[in-house]
Amino acid sequence: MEPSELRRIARTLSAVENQAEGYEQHLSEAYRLKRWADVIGITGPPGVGKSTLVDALTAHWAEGGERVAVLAIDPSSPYSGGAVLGDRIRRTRSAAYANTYFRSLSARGHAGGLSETAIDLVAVMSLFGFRRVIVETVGAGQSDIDIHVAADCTVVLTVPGLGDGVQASKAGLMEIGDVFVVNKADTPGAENAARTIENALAAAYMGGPGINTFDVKPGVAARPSSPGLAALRRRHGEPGADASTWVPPVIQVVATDGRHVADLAATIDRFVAWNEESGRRTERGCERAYAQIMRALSAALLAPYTRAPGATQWPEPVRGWIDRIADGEASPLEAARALLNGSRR
Ligand SMILES: Nc1nc2c(ncn2[C@@H]2O[C@H](COP(=O)(O)OP(=O)(O)OP(=O)(O)O)[C@@H](O)[C@H]2O)c(=O)[nH]1
Ligand SMILES: [Mg+2]
Repeated sequence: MEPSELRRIARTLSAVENQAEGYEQHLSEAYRLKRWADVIGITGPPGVGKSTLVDALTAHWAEGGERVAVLAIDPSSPYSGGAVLGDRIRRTRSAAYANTYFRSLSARGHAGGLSETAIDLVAVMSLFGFRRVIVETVGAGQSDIDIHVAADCTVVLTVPGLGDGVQASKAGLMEIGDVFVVNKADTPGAENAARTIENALAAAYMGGPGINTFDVKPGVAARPSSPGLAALRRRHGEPGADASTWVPPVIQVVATDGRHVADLAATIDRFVAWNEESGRRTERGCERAYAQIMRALSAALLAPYTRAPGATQWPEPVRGWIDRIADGEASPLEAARALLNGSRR
């Protein structure tokens, strides 16, 4: 890409990130696109090699001539003061390719919320002709982005010796992976770590890694035993009820030297294709749209009642209710219902 194009992309993304002049026009255009870039989410605990792997995957796809964009979400909390953004981006391999673009997004200070900003930026990246957008996010509850709702394929990373996958299941990562990666396979224990994840997956899935095909027999769909299992089946299909299902593969990778990164890329592509053919890409798009409408709607509904940061006065419509509740004359639920009905006191 020419420097002038890079500048134009950066300017547009900044306008959207900061909700600056003209950003709504960019969003209107982006959300009217018939097709977005394939969004690949890379998530996992701190330090497992997400940035290194993102760099390797970016180089792999860029080598094939694709335009690839990366969005790295910095989860640094306001308490620690945060990492230097530049530190979080590793461009050892992909920097050589002009058809790549990297952008870092601080987790702090987004008017519409981090998830919203991230999804909007992905949409706008699609506008600039990126075939893929890779999103890096720490998936241990430190960042509130729902990566599995935003991504067409979620890759969950772990490394040998992280407490045998206990960490991953604690953080809720087992439920969101379409593909699992044991990175740092050049260090001891990679085989064990992979087996542990495979065993955990075998408890929830039928069949072998990747696409499984079944004869569909009406009425055979088993009733899932838990909400978690029900969610997995919605995402990856149900034996007997769906013609094909996906069982998340576990791939051992060395991100630093690129070993098995091509296998991983091919597996991601297989999932992305299956996700589309099975109609689930559209379904996930609907889930994403629903979540976005809910967020926008609740923000709009709450705006008239929300106290501005630093304000000392209660907003006018709620003030009377706060006094009444304090005086023991009403309940918060009565107040909320009355406010929704347009009552002033
Ligand atoms: N031995 C080995 N080290 C690796 C491998 N991949 C990454 N590393 C190292 O692990 C460290 C962390 O890598 P990062 O890519 O920054 O990890 P990260 O998950 O992005 O880290 P955060 O963004 O801080 O959560 C670096 O020192 C990498 O060089 C690998 O395959 N093998
Ligand atoms: Mg990183």
